[in-house]
Amino acid sequence: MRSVVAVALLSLLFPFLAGCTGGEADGEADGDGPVFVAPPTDADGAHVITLTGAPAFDPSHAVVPAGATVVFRSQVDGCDVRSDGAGGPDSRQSQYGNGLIPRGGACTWTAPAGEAEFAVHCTLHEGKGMTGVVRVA
Ligand SMILES: [Cu+2]
Repeated sequence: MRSVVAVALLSLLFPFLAGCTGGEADGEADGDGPVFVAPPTDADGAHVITLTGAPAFDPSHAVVPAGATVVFRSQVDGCDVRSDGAGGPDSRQSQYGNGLIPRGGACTWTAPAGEAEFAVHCTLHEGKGMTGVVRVA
């Protein structure tokens, strides 16, 4: 009788323990990756990524809709935005031919029509950690 109770207890305990372990593994996987944030939009509906004095992209990991207008607005004297991959943000393709976005200035980029992801950096402040990712979803 006692062994029957033990078997019943084990069969109850094992599924619980297995589920708990699986949950922890999922949580760790989610916690490891960066959190992508939708940038705020301005009055024109453009998604605004701010170039801050940290120096940093804010948000550093941005997700925007396909075809969205994205504005890189600078809070510092000169940021030079580039990206890995063709068709990504490039501040040389703005009214600032040398790519340097002045304080208060902005560079506009149109996201592609399909899903994509671009690593972005500022050539002047990359060494200080000014890197980010723009995901088009
Ligand atoms: Cu910069």
